[in-house]
Amino acid sequence: MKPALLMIATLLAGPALAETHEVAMYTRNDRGPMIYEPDFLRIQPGDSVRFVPVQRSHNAATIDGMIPAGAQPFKGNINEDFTVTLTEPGIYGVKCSPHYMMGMVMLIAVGDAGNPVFPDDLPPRARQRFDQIMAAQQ
Ligand SMILES: [Cu+2]
Repeated sequence: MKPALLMIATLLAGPALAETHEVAMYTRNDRGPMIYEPDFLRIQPGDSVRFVPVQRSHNAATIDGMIPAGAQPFKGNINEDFTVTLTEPGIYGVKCSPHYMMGMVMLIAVGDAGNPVFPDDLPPRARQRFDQIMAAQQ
């Protein structure tokens, strides 16, 4: 086997390399106001998510009660280009701290994630956005 082919075969046989998935944060885009794009990600444990402040005044933070058992909460600063690595399988609910009440939320499903559990005290517009996100996955 030629060395180049051998290298490809070795790569294919090895464990999947961790990926970084980008999420853009918008005040407004063609889908409306206060948008994460995409607003649903399905990733593998060990992958990273990079939140890119394409427009100003946004961040990404975990929602209380919406991370898997054993997972660490995270919170990026406003306007920060912020990357987090997620290792615990399950569903992570993410909010923009200043625009949570306006429904700026998204979901990240890591590995064998199961179904999301929505806390009773979600702001109505956040809950509405989650329902739209889930409906789009059907
Ligand atoms: Cu925001």
